[in-house]
This record gives sequence, C-alpha cells and structure tokens, in this order.
Amino acid sequence: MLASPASSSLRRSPLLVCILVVLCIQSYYLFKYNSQTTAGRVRDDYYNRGAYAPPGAGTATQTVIVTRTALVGPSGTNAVLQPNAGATIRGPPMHDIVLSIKTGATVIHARVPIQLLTIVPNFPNTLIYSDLKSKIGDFEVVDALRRVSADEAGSTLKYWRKLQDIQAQNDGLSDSEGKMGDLKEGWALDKFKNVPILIETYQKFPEASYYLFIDGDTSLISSNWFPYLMDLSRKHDPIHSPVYWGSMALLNNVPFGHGGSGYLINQAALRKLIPQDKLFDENFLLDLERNYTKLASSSCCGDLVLGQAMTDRAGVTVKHKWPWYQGETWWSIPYHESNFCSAIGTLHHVLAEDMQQIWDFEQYMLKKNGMDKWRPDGWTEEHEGGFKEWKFSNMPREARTQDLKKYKNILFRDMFDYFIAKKLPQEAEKDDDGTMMLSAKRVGWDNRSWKETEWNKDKVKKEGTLDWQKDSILSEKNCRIACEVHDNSCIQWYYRDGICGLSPKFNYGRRLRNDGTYMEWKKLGVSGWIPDRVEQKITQWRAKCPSST
Ligand SMILES: *[C@@H]1O[C@H](CO)[C@@H](O)[C@H](O)[C@H]1NC(C)=O
Ligand SMILES: CC(=O)N[C@H]1CO[C@H](CO)[C@@H](O)[C@@H]1O
Repeated sequence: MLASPASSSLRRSPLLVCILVVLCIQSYYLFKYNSQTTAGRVRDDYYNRGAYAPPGAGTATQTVIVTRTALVGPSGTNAVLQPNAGATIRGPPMHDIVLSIKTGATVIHARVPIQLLTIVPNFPNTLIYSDLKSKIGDFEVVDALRRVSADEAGSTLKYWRKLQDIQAQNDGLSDSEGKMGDLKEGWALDKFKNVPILIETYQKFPEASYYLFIDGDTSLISSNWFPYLMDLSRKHDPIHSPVYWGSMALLNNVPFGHGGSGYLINQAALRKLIPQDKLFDENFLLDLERNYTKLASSSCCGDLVLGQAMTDRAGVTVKHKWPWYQGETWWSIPYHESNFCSAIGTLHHVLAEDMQQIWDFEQYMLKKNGMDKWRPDGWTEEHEGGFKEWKFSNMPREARTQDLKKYKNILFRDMFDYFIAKKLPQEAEKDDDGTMMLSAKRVGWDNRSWKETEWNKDKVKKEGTLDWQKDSILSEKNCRIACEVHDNSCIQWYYRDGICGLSPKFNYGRRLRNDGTYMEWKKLGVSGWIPDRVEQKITQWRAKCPSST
C-alpha cells in the first residue's frame, strides 16, 4: 500500500493527530468570529466570491466559504495559503452595468485571464463572448456565432466550422507545439459578433441600467466608472433617455462607436432597438439578426454594423466621448492639451503585461488620491455586502445631489507621470557626426510621430510643399532638423527610410524589436524628442490640473 510521508507519520503519532484536530476547531471559530466582526473581512469575502463565481451567479444569498489550507511538511513546518485579496483596493461593485467582453478563440487565453484577475471583479455581471464555446476558470465563454444565420453570413463561416472541428478532435485549438497556425484567420469572423452579443447581453440582464461592450485587449480604469455613471445617470435617466457613447469612427458615412475603445449603451437606447415586449420574441430577434448578419457579410467591421443598427432601427446615433473612450494605451497615447487633464475611461491595444501595469497604476493612484475607501453618498452596509444592488436608475437622494467634483479621478496626466516621466530622455545628445543636437533619440524605436504629420515620397510631390519638407524624408538628420529648426510646434520626430514624422503632441512609443543589431534597429526607425520643448509643453498642459503633491 502506498502512503504519503505525512499520513504515515500521522499514523505513528496519535498525539500529532489530536493537536491537528484541536487546531482545526480553533481556527474554525477564529475565522467565524473574524468574519462577523470586521466589515473589512466581509468585503474581502464578497470580492473573492465575485471573482470566482460564474457571471450572474453573484446573488446576495450565496454562502461564502473561505478555505485555508494548512500544509504540514515533512519537517513539520506549516505553510498557510490564502488569497491576498485584502491588499487589493476595489471601488464599490457595479452590479447595474453589464460588462460584455468580446474576444476570439485564438486569442482568448492570451488576453482574457488577466482581465478576470484585475478589472472584472469590479463588474460582478460580466459576460464573455468568443467564437467557440469554452470556459475560462469558472466563467462560461459563450459562442457568439452559434445563432448567426449561415445563409446570410456566407463563406466566412468556414473558419468557424474549422474551429468547431478542431475543438471537437483536440479539446483545444493548439497543435502539439502549442501553435495555432492559420486558425488566426478566424479574426474574419469578428464582424458577425457585435449584434448577436448585444441581443444576448440584453436578454441576460434586461433590468440593468448600462451595458458596456469591450474587447479582450481593452482595459478600464475601473474605479473612475462609478462616479462617471452617477454623473451620467443624473443627466440622462438610463431607463428613458437613450445613451450610446463611445469613441466615434466614421466609415461610408456611418457613425459608430469604435469597438476596441469600448461603447456604452443604456437601457433606454437598447429598448429602442429591441422593444421590451420583443425581448424574447424569437421571430423578431431572428429577423433582426438576419438583417445585420447580411449587412456584416458585406461590411468590414462589427462595430460599424452595430452603429448602423442603432442609427437605423433605434434612431440613436453614437456620441463622440473621446478621450474617456479611446483606442490607445499608456505608451501609444498622444498626450496633449486636449487630454492631459481628462479622466481615463478605457484603454485599448493593451498587451497582457501592460494590463497588469495599468492595474498596478490604478491601485497606486487610488491610494495617492485618497480615494481608496470612497463610496457614494447613500451607500449602505447592505450595498457593501452585496445584499442590495445599487441602481443607477434609482439612486438614493443623497447620491443625486452629491458633489462629484470632490471625487479625484485618475487622469491622463497621472498616467504620464506614473509610466513615462522618469523614462523620458532628459538631455539633448550629440549626433553620430559629433554635432550637438537639440534632440535626444532612440534607435529601433517608434514614437508614432508619423501619426500627426507624416512626410513621405507621395506627400512631398504635392504642390506647395516647402523645400525643408521635401528634404525631411531624405535622411534622419534632415528629419531631425525639420523638427528642431523649421517647425516651432514640433516636439518630437520619427525617421525611417523615406518617412519623416513630426509631432506637436507627446508620444512615448515602444521599442520595435528587442533582438538585432544597431544597424538593423536603425533601419526600423529612429525616434527623437526635444527635451526642452517637451518639458515646456508638459508644464503648460499640467498647469490646468496641478497635482496636489
Ligand atoms: C429586416 O429588414 C426588413 C427588410 O428591410 C424589414 O422589413 C424588417 O423590418 C427588418 N427587421 C428588423 C427586426 O430589423
Ligand atoms: C509598430 C508601428 O506602429 N510602426 C509604424 C512606424 O511608422 C511607420 C511609418 O508611418 C508605420 O507605417 C508603422 O506602422
């Protein structure tokens, strides 16, 4: 018979067994006592449950069990495992907004787990949609395409069938080397998902005030959202005054909320698309889905199709609410007067490792701003314990008159200070030929100056192009001089063979490649900043929202 070292030593020593039993009973009472007396403990448990319960299951009556596993090692040392949730700061939970995450089967494992570990517990009603049914931890992942009409979707659905087949054989998509190969073509399926996701999200939570739709590479400054929704609900009653807000994009004259930046729709707007009495009318819903699947098959993107549905059928056109909703992350955002003092709602193109950094940043800022214990006026112990849900559509009177200006939002300025200020090249350098520059530069680096003004071979052919603009694309030095000498508003530049980017906004950017030689990096691109001008601009922008410290 096999026996583990621990159990055989237990059998040898009845005294050890007795001690263990006594310890167990004692810790049971200790735990029971603790959980009844400290509000902080109740809160931690609440969030532990939120994090691990399947979406929608976070009801108030559920029993919470926290297990503490005592490991008795061979040497008799005790190691106690317990979740470190007490250290995490979370704002008031937001049951009244449904967070709906759209992702794809080939990327879900790279992206969604870190969302679940960071922002999602602040949104107890979270749904995850993909193009394949699966699970992530205890979260059910819904296949958003299962109800898409195949005859309307056309040949693109062959990728979907391929995913289904491979899943059925493998119980997963990776091959024996962990790769997914051409399955990545599955992104073409993405455009069919938005409208079905909208319908199903509404069906699952018809009573919610808000529905926020994001992608797997979208992050949120989650704590900014509670005061934001309070303010919004005072101005637009979520049940009667339609809201469809996002970062507006325009394609073929159709305005729509860009999907990766996230778009917010309230119940009033959804009701206009799907009248309440039609919410479970399968014929109506099938008709709606078919109409927009057909449109999707000849369109580029699902967020656009949704924008069209909202405009045509619901009569609600997206409102542009940039920079709260925006499509970049800390290093790719162009910092400027226009956003420096604004609060951050969403971030997009967030790499998994950046998502962790952004979460750490939020935690840091909550403490720094003294907002770590913030709760709205009218918040009670029942809300805290999850026994009562906070309805933005029916807030307590105190909350409706609370001075929200006192809430310290997390701003773009803060993100700049936290991530970039210390990494910034501070000193002008010498160029390769020994002459002194005004700029500091990085090789193999893309600071995205080209996003603002890009001079290239085609553009310099246009009439009226000045000589220095024509010259700027000929060499790195010319491009640098274009910024330093010819363009007063320019604070940074980017040069790559035949391309010169000049920008009056600050963009940090990112290394283009980690391996390779200096010459290879140079080919990829060189970025320069003019430290004096950068500092001057940042000081100007900062003056509008001086930090308290
Ligand atoms: C679908 O399109 C048809 C034809 O344009 C239209 O008559 C019908 O009302 C639409 N149905 C829905 C639910 O949008
Ligand atoms: C990684 C990246 O965004 N690279 C960009 C660098 O700049 C060139 C010039 O415009 C762009 O084409 C690249 O996409």
